Amino acid sequence: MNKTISDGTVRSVCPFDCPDTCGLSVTLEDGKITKITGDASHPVTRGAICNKVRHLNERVYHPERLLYPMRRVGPKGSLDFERITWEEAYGEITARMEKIILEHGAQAILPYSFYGNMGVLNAEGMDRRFFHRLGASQLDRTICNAAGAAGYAYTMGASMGIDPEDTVHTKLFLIWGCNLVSTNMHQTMLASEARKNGAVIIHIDVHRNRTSAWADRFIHLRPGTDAALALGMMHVIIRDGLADQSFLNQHAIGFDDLAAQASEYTPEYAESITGVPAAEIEELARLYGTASPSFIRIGNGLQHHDNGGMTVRTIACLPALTGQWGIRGGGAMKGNGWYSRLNARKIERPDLMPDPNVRTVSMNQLGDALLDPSNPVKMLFVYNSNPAVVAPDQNRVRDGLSRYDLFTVTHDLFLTDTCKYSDIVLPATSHFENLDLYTSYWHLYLQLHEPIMETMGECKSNFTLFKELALRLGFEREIFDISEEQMIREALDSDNNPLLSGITFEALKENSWMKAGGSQLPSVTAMIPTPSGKIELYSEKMRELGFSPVPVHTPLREPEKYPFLLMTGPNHSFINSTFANQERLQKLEKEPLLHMQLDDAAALGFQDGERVKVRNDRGEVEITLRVGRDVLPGVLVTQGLWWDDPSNGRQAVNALTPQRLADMGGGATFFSNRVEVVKLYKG
Ligand SMILES: Nc1nc2c(c(=O)[nH]1)N[C@H]1C(S)=C(S)[C@@H](COP(=O)(O)OP(=O)(O)OC[C@H]3O[C@@H](n4cnc5c(=O)[nH]c(N)nc54)[C@H](O)[C@@H]3O)O[C@H]1N2
Ligand SMILES: Nc1nc2c(c(=O)[nH]1)N[C@H]1C(S)=C(S)[C@@H](COP(=O)(O)OP(=O)(O)OC[C@H]3O[C@@H](n4cnc5c(=O)[nH]c(N)nc54)[C@H](O)[C@@H]3O)O[C@H]1N2
Ligand code: SF4
Ligand SMILES: [Mo]
Repeated sequence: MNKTISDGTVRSVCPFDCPDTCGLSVTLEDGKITKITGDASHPVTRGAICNKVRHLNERVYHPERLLYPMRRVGPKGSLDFERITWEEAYGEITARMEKIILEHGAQAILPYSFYGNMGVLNAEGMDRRFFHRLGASQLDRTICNAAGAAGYAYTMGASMGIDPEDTVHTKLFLIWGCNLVSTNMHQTMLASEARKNGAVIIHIDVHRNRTSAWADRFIHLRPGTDAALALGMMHVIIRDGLADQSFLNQHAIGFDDLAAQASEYTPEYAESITGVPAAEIEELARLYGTASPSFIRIGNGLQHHDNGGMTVRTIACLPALTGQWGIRGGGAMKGNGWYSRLNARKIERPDLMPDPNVRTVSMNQLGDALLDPSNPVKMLFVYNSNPAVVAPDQNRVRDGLSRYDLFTVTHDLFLTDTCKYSDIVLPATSHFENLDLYTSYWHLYLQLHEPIMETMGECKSNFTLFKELALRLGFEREIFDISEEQMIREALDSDNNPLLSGITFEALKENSWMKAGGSQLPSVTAMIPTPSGKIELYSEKMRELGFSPVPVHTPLREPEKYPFLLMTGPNHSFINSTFANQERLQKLEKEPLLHMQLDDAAALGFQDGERVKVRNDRGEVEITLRVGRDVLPGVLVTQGLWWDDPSNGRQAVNALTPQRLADMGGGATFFSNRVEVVKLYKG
């Protein structure tokens, strides 16, 4: 490592899958981290971080942190492991790989990863290069925002919205299907600042939650009906002459087609779909049609549905109607990854794939993939993810993971539920121990992270693990025997992204954070990468692919066999299933709760606080009821990706969720999930 690790206060970056990608200020005493705060000099973090990361040292030095490789000696799913050396671990893994490749071909090996650590090298760097060269099956990493990103791109061309720093100028915020207070706290800070200057904040959600309490107004709608609400708003905006024709003529195509479609969605018709009273839709539309600048923060929740792609595509049309793009603080944002896109081809090296047409497995259908005898997965290699908890249809996933002839390797910091099904468990460094490069999918700053502490135990970073595996398999030294610094330089050598010009390894070392586009980001309207170069209210590409070329509401596809729609989103104190094993945060969350509407509870004879069983054809979960007005009739919500807890019968909520894919991008449909709730009879 190229930095002397010393006591004092040093800069770091938060590595978690959270839009805020905070700059951290970390204090070390006697080589140990004693304090973590937000970096006061970081333009977006501004000294504030969440409670999860303020106590990250408890995670780093947690007594249960994995410190050496282990081999499973008990049955799959048990906790019986024995310590082994890295040499033994590498020996077993490479021997298995070679045997599988000989007998079944390399595509019988499947990597499974997501963004437990968002560092570019450790999340999508050496790992990708390694599996490409190996010829392993490709993983379609679609568990998070795939449907919405695809839908947004049909309208806007790419994951590009406005610079969130500009939202201090916004006058009207629509926080749409986003639990901002829990999942993007710095956007809350920026919006609160705007509110001091008169901005109004409206939360549109299926669950009255922390974000509703913070917002000025709450619009409560039925799950999966947002496109109808947006079309109802468009109806009123166009009918009342509030559309900005000059903006539309200049920067959009397809207004007439959209207007024809929106004319069908009278507020009364939209009410019949969404459950939002027609008068409220009228009022919201007029507010949106007259406020400027207005900003829509589109969340991830509303796209975890069968119709998630079309929903986001539809909402993304709204700012063009009122000519918001180009006005400082006006527009929308689903994700901003496009601005700081790196040279992925150079670091991931897809050109190394022996067969570019090797099969691709959807990470949302891991259960089916593991249980498919026709094209068996013989080795699963998990890192940066905890599929036994986070992947849909958990019982299928676990049945797959339990297969006697599946060899599973998991690299993690803790013995997660996935590790319990693994043959070999490898200890991962925390990000504090690594050199890496961080981009954000919300703000526009790139940050270099230099290691601030010594490596713990025998832990290895993902980068080192895959590099060493490659070298043991005899892969080309010139491609694999490189340093982290070299790969960061490759990532930044981005010929397709002029916004990164001037952002070099040296410059980042000097500045710690640098903004894509510098201080002069071109206007969104000057960069729209759609086929027409304009905002596409009508999309020819969609028509060719068999979608409606104009926005439309499509009902959810989950069969109506069971009475309730269940949303199982993330909670305030964990990041997905990360932190769910930490006492401080468990205590804050207490236990998972199932929110049910009063009349529904009365009809079923349930009391607040009662333990119930939630079930469908995929599985069942025991949980405590919270009865109230936070959800509409027929809707249930529970938050948090808790690990299993056999001591109280708790199983992770993904026992209930479907593997079905969303309308676009192969996205997950966690929330288009029907269940019934029944009494729990004890004894
Ligand atoms: N504290 C915390 N922060 C996190 C995470 C975490 O686990 N915990 N996870 C991170 C990750 S990976 C992600 S992707 C983001 C996710 O963060 P968000 O983008 O906020 O997404 P969710 O919390 O999944 O869902 C947002 C809201 O959508 C609502 N919702 C569900 N269905 C519908 C619908 O049909 N219509 C509407 N309008 N609303 C609906 C839910 O009730 C929820 O309040 O947060 C990131 N930040
Ligand atoms: N029911 C339901 N399911 C969901 C969601 C939902 O809203 N509802 N949300 C979905 C979404 S949006 C997402 S993004 C996914 C997230 O799913 P995952 O990406 O699996 O996220 P985590 O549960 O945080 O698991 C990350 C794991 O990576 C490990 N890790 C951290 N750093 C490193 C490292 O440097 N190296 C290695 N090898 N491991 C590391 C952590 O310890 C942790 O166990 O979950 C999805 N699942
Ligand atoms: S989890 Fe999010 S809010 Fe918390 S410190 Fe990390 S980036 Fe910031
Ligand atoms: Mo996510």
